[in-house]
Amino acid sequence: MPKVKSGGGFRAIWYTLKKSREVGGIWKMFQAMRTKNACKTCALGMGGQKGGMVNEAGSWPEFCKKSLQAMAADMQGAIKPEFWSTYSVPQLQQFSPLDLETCGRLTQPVVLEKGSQYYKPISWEDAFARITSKLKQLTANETFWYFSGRSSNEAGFLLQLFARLYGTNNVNNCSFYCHQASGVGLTTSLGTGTATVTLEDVEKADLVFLIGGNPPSNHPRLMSSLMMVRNKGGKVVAINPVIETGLVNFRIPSNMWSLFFGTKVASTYVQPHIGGDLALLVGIAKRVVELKAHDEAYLLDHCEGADAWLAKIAATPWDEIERKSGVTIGEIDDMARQYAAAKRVNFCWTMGITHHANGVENVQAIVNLALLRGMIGKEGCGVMPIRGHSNVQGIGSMGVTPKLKDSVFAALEREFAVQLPTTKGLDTLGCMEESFAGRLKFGLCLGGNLYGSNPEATFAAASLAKLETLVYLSTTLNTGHAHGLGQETFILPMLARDEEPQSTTQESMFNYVRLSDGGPARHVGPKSEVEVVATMASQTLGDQGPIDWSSMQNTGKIREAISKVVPGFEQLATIGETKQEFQIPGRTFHKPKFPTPSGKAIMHVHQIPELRGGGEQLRLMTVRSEGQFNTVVYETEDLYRNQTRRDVILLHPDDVQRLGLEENQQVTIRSEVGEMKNILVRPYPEIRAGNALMYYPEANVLVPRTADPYSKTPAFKNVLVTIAVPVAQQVTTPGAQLLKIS
Ligand SMILES: Nc1nc2c(c(=O)[nH]1)N[C@H]1C(S)=C(S)[C@@H](COP(=O)(O)OP(=O)(O)OC[C@H]3O[C@@H](n4cnc5c(=O)[nH]c(N)nc54)[C@H](O)[C@@H]3O)O[C@H]1N2
Ligand SMILES: Nc1nc2c(c(=O)[nH]1)N[C@H]1C(S)=C(S)[C@@H](COP(=O)(O)OP(=O)(O)OC[C@H]3O[C@@H](n4cnc5c(=O)[nH]c(N)nc54)[C@H](O)[C@@H]3O)O[C@H]1N2
Ligand SMILES: [Mo]
Repeated sequence: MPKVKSGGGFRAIWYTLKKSREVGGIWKMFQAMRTKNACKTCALGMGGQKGGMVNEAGSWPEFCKKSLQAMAADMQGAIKPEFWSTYSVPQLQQFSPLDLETCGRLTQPVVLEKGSQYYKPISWEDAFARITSKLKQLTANETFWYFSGRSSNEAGFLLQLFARLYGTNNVNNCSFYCHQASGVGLTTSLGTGTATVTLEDVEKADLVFLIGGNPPSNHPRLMSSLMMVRNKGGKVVAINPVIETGLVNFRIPSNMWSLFFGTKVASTYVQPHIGGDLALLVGIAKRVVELKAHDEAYLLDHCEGADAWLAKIAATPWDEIERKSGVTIGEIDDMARQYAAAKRVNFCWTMGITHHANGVENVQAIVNLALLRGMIGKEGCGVMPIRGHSNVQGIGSMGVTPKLKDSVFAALEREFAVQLPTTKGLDTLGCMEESFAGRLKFGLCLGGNLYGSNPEATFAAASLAKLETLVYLSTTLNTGHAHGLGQETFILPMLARDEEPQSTTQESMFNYVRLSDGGPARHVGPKSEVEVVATMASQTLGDQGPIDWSSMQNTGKIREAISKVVPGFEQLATIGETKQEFQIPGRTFHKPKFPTPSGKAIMHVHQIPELRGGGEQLRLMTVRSEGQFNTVVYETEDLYRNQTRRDVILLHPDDVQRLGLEENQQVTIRSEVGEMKNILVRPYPEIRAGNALMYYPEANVLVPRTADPYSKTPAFKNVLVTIAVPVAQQVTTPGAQLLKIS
């Protein structure tokens, strides 16, 4: 297969036509994509009242494969009633993530009863009665409540309020496996947990650092903004152990010149080792100071802790920086000089930074580097975590975290005249561990795939199996419904965002709040998230208490409550009528005045971790392919990495040779917690030697539960693995220095 040399382009357009045909034609797809609903995939922010495929800067048409895939998935036919008596759970466990996703839309509530091998359709009334009677038997801290980032602000707010008034703070979301390290890193440094910039700021930059992310695959619409930076003579420095095709060259379908000739994205590409970023960031800072290009006045006036940090980086020897990052002083000098010469700099990052045992420190180190030259609190400058799910940030703003912000806590108690629980509450991994220990009895998941997103898949299944009752609110089937089973498991079918009977709101990663109109339901059967949550709350807690839960089926009423309780969301009260979308005040910084006690940014000092692995032990990253959205696989092909299947390990050709392996050889991959058999070796010159790449979620059997102590985010990108050849094969590779499989 010839190697694809650029991202995007005609293939993306061809794909659009293909997907449209599957769902009944281009016009039908176009109409679906143009409704006034926030885009369903990443958090870059698209759609809403400006109409589908319009970005925050008003640019149209902006589209990507992912949004089409998500739309096509929601436009699928329904799972037939006989499906449930045809396939047993052991059979469903043989289904791939792709098979499960393409079974169709969930339209009936189903239950898998204790001891049964088959899910069984039940009525909504029955499902509500059984779930709520269970809740009435339990004590609140025996339950947990997990939220994905696709749900609306209204559903998120309502469900967390229900859980707290029921009596628990075991409320958390997928962010703990995603950008939590960004939230914690930014809050501890700047007093605010989100991007300090708007989309326009990014487009005004003359230098963008893009660290540990693959936006051509995962945030394709950011590529137009990066193209804009490049077209104006700006630079993009990519820092990534893998040279990602689309970061080198991308054909932006909505731009004729770019479509035909391609846009060079990264002007500099640096490949550290996995986990080498902190050393690298310290190195760039050290060199900037050596070049006397730092902003002393800014550090003095607007930062705390600058002296200690400057002393620490000055005292860090260059050989330590080179060894721990895997990057030479020459390359570091080049980046430092580009930084020193730039006037408006943006720092962007994703999972290559957060999915580490020192994820929070990585983020703080990015902030330190930005502060060093006064690049936060000015137009065209700032720091930007490129968020995942379309409303993951909104779910966080709505209080879907174990600990509510003090102001929200106080406002909730005051507004509803209630007393909220003050227990600590469990984060996502904490819930899994407590469940494994037998201390939790009930779990409810608002969307997502808690099983599939977890590290140590075998542990995750064993942990969920201890729950007496597990309830999933889902749109389609995923691996969680087959492997992540409680003693009794319910699946309740949900309406997608553009099928809701009432309007809902979402928040983008640029802190912009959008209004989604909803639309006609595609199937009879699914209910809206707010209807289901309000009904459950009403049946569990009754309508006579401080909250009339039944009336909370009205999203306007929920928004009224949010506007009184969540600072910055005051305008939400009237958005349903005014249709006026808005930027949340106080989050974008065009002045260096920060919401910390002193008003100054706080610089943190770090110990640089040793590079892990070496010799036979490779550092493994578990990442997304072009053809998936998280645990949902839409197609097995990973276009830009030139792979047609997912059961592969990508290794640098030097490692393939050094370990005595051959292309397409079947091997076993082992980590401290699990192994995967029959994995094919794929030589991949674009990955830095010593490091390896496999696809999530399949590779989660290998990922240990090692997590960052501050954000509790697992180190999904830094798993030590060894490669073993089955004994029968070893004769054919006599020179191999490999482990034997017993
Ligand atoms: N198509 C598509 N889009 C998506 C998603 C999806 O699954 N599919 N998921 C959404 C979600 S929830 C999220 S969080 C985002 C995820 O977006 P990304 O973070 O871009 O996704 P990953 O595939 O996890 O890729 C991480 C990138 O980090 C690099 N990397 C790995 N380890 C390191 C390291 O130690 N240092 C550095 N510097 N780089 C490293 C990898 O080579 C890879 O390019 O995308 C969102 N958008
Ligand atoms: N090894 C490894 N593990 C990882 C990662 C990694 O890079 N490597 N990435 C981590 C990251 S960044 C994240 S965010 C998590 C993802 O964790 P999750 O958010 O929990 O998982 P998703 O796969 O996005 O969830 C997909 C499911 O959501 C449901 N769904 C879709 N739309 C809707 C809707 O509108 N309403 C409702 N109620 N349900 C809906 C569908 O049933 C679908 O199957 O995984 C994490 N796990
Ligand atoms: Mo994510």
